[in-house]
Amino acid sequence: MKYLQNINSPEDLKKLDIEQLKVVCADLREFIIEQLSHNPGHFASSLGTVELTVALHYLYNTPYDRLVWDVGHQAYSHKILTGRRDRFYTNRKLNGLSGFTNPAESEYDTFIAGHASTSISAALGMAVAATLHHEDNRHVVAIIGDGSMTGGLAYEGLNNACSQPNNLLIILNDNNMSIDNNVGGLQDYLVKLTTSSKYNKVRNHLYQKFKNNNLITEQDKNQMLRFNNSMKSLITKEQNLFEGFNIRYFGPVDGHDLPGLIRVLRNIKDMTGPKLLHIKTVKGKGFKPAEKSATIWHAPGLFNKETGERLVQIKENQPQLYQDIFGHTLVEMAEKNEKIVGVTPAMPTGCSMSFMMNRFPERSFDVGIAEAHAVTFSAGMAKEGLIPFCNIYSSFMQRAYDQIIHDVALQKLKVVFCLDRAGLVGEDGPTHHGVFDLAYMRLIPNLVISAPYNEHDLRNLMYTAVYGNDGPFVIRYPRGHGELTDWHNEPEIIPIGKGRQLSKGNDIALLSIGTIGNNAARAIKKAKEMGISVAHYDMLFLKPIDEELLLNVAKEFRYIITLEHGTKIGGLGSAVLEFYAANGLTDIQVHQMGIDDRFVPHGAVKELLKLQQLDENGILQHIVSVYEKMKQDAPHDKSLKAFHPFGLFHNRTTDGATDGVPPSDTSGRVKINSEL
Ligand SMILES: Cc1ncc(C[n+]2csc(CCOP(=O)(O)OP(=O)(O)O)c2C)c(N)n1
Repeated sequence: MKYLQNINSPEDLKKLDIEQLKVVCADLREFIIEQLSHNPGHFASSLGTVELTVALHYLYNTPYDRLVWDVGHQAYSHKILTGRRDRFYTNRKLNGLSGFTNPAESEYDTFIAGHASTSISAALGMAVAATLHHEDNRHVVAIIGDGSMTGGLAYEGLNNACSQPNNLLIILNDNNMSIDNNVGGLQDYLVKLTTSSKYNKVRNHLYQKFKNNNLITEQDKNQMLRFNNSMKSLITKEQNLFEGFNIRYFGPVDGHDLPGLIRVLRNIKDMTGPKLLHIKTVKGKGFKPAEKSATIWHAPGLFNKETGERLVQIKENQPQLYQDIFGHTLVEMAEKNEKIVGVTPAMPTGCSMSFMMNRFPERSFDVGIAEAHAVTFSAGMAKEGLIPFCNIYSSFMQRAYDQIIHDVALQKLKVVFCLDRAGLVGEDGPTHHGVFDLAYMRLIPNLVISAPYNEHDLRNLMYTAVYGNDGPFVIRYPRGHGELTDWHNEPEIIPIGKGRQLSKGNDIALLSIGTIGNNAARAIKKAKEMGISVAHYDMLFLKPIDEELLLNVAKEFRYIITLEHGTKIGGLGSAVLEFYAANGLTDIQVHQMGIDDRFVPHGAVKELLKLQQLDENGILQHIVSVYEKMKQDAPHDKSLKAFHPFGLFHNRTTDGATDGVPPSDTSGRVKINSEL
């Protein structure tokens, strides 16, 4: 690295000349490749925006001028150039830098990002605010990829951009890729826009002529850019889409030609009114394997920076990923039922809908980053008798809330919503944690809401959604690997709204939903060794909730723990409390375990589960504290059958759950094995 170690803010960048800036670009690439090879993150997108980032910070007066990055996964150079180089090794780690832009982290990060297609609206708001505040010198720039440009919100922003006075600049970073191949009419349009050979021939010819005759001056360049657009419309016989929104269009220009990029940006910088600059870039630029396979290198994990080999750790007998169980099962079911179709909003690889796409390309649909559309599109197909499996990451489903209510639930349409990445997702952090779905889905009438305990359940639930139900059906499951090595059961219809008892116990009842119940099962085993007897129930369904099970539990237990991998507010715990309150069962203590009422930061899933006390040890601690509470309450409560008159620990023979493990601590407090 030649210059990068001396660049601590964009001010340092401004001292360099163009040739030196080119070296900074090379430095940035070297730094990003080196860092990400041992601390994984979003890779290819940031390599594609190196020149753009240097050009923007070189020309604009950041942070006074506002740069709004869409998604924020392509903003690593921005972070590195704005005083975060030395902390970049903490990227995406617990207490470290965020993998996206976040104003809480730096004044250069103007807006929170993580979900796609927000930049135009947010930047427009800032540009309009600048006008109203008479901050006439302030420039506002939105940087959005062609993938993010497929999201409906982007068009709402575009449509609004010319409605009020502002000088917004939108930079469309077109690398012809989303995570997977970009899709849809816009993608075709952008390709045509760039490759119309007739137009390019005429443009080059005219440009050379003007240049040879010294007819182009600096002042003329603005006019040339505008002239280009008119000429393009004329030759391609298509009106420019963005000009159709009354936004001035410039481009396409090579986004890796730093001097050219700086020149164009400088030319259009002070033009008034909303404008869009279309740049062409290569995802993964500067690292050959990533240039070749941008999907794999979107977020490749660890890799060898010399050979380009990805260091994928495969453990022996490791269960499959839940997303793959979904993918395989969907194909299996689609083989036997031609009504089944698959829908994904831009995440075919991420959710393994790609399996269905390979097998039944005509019955599977990647609709772009368009969650709301994905839901209503599925509803339309369901209305005509197809059975759509609409797979959307839990946190992205938040985008489609009204569509679930208005278009699906109200009409009781048979759409199967598979919510991948439900629960804490790890390093992507608060924008991506799928912790709200149980709560936001539960209040919608007509929905069946379920969460598998393991892979067999996932398959059974998918099967039941098709053959055992006639309306919308939600199945949520987490990121990562399952529990079983033999996942391939023969799927069967399971009774809707029925839970089951996983293990017996006397002291406390623990009701869990979803795969987090496996942590509970392990904690319950440990508790048993300590002499605490916990009965474990897996609810499987949040809605309809198993009322019979809840009544039976209430007959046997006064101390109940609810456990869910989602917000405490509104989910299973709330449902149980509401049910008992509604039935006058108010002497029951319900202790809720789940996500607290706050945004959980980023970090490894393991660390975050620990932070939220949802790992095995945290659950055990909770069991112990409820048990101690029970013990304190006991002297006043004659009805508490679980207590032996001579002490805490006693032989229980009714269910074989415990066999009298005496406490080693004479204080009466139960000790937790710290090795857990
Ligand atoms: C609402 C929403 N849906 C899905 C995603 C997942 N996602 C993250 S980046 C990305 C692709 C973005 O493509 P593009 O904007 O072209 O940027 P590139 O990675 O190609 O640079 C997707 C689908 C998201 N972040 N937000």
